[in-house]
Amino acid sequence: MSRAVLSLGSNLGDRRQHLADAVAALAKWLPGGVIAVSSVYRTPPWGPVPQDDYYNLAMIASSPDLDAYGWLDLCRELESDAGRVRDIRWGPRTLDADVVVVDDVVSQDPDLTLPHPRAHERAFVLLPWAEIDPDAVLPDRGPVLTLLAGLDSADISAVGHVG
Ligand code: PH2
Ligand code: MG
Ligand code: MG
Repeated sequence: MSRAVLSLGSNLGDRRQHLADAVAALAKWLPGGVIAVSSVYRTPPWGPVPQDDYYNLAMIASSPDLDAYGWLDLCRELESDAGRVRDIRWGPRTLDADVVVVDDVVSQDPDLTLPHPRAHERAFVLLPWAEIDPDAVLPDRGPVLTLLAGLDSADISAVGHVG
């Protein structure tokens, strides 16, 4: 059995609907495998590209047969189902689905670095994750709540749930 934490984000089109569609697709692909879904959070855009606010959520899912690359494939499938066009790095997108952690796997593979290489510095990843698993620990980095205490999350607000 493998357990993954996924971070979903959208800032193009109907942001909440893109997140809802992705959660629904995962629930269909992994019967009984969606363990927890956080609230939806409105978050200021992180990074060098000026763009609209994101809606972000975190989810915990499990599967009897996926390894880390299987989770990555699922995330890519979700993104292409949302019509994601890969253009500007860190630019606006209908759906970004990132694998944050898979069990306690630590990997430096450039195709799939685990834990996600920037998760520890992103409140829009850690805050939703802490909501659904306050005891979570980011391998090699420490407790999620401790990491969050060092980040600015003042401009992040919960805006309800998907569905
Ligand atoms: N994703 C990005 C770039 N910047 N900012 C927020 N707040 N949330 C995101 O999901 C996000 C971002 C590219 O993956
Ligand atoms: Mg991302
Ligand atoms: Mg991504």
